Amino acid sequence: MRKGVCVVGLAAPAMIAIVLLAGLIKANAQQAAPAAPEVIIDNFSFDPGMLTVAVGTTVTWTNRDDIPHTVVSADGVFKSKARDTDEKFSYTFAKAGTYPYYCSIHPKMTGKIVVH
Ligand SMILES: [Cu+2]
Repeated sequence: MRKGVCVVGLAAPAMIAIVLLAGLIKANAQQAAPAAPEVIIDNFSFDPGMLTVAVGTTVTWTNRDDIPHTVVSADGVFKSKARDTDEKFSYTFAKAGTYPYYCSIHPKMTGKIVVH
């Protein structure tokens, strides 16, 4: 009786560890599969101006300009702080839709992410 309890007591943490490990491996595989899409901010513009990605994709904006910019969703979905040269901002799009955005410092700078 006591031995049985002991085996169960060891088996449960082992099972949990295996499940967690499998989950980690799976998560890594999913992240590695699609190339991480990037929008480059340079010369007062977002490049590409329009980017189409699948649901669940993380988009990263990188400021290559020599002045700060922001990445702000027109619908309030995401909002970066001022990004200095070579600073990044990332957002994961969990829902399909069209996400227009702009730079709040230079509102004429606009871009769009289409998620489907
Ligand atoms: Cu700007």
